[in-house]
Amino acid sequence: MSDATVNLAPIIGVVMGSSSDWDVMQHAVTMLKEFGIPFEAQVVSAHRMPDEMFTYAETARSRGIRGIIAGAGGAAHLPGMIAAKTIVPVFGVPVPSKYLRGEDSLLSIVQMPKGVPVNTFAIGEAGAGNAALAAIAMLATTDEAMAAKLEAFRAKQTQVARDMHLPL
Ligand code: RP5
Repeated sequence: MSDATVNLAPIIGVVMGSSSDWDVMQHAVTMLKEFGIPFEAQVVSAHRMPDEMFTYAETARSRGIRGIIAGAGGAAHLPGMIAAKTIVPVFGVPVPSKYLRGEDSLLSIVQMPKGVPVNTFAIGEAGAGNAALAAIAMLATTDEAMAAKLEAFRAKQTQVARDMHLPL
């Protein structure tokens, strides 16, 4: 966590099914740090720690968590099961898997039944970064300073694209 936010109560939770998901999920954390969002990050495995997963989801809202970024691979039930136990918005990140390259993760996360939504992102690094940006955009709807930071981020990104040159 950045120095400015290290002592603040977390408002975004980042959870993942295994420490092996970190290579991907760190891109969500990096984005939250860039925007100065107080966050918490931990392993919460749906299949190996189901009781802790339920407790995490059940207590998230009362602890002040306003969005949960959940990444998992393979039979990626973590985002959906967390969404089943809390009304805090869940942002699901499909982590690439060994044999099916994350297509299994994507389908496991995106195919939720009507009534229990998981905002689902691209497989891998882009999905992790965008999940954080979506959570930031949600916070920006009620936080003008955050909205200004997000506008600046977009403007910088646009300028980088405008400055691109092809090796013709
Ligand atoms: C999932 O199984 C995790 O989210 C991870 O993507 C995958 C493999 O976990 P490990 O065997 O590497 O711990 O639950």
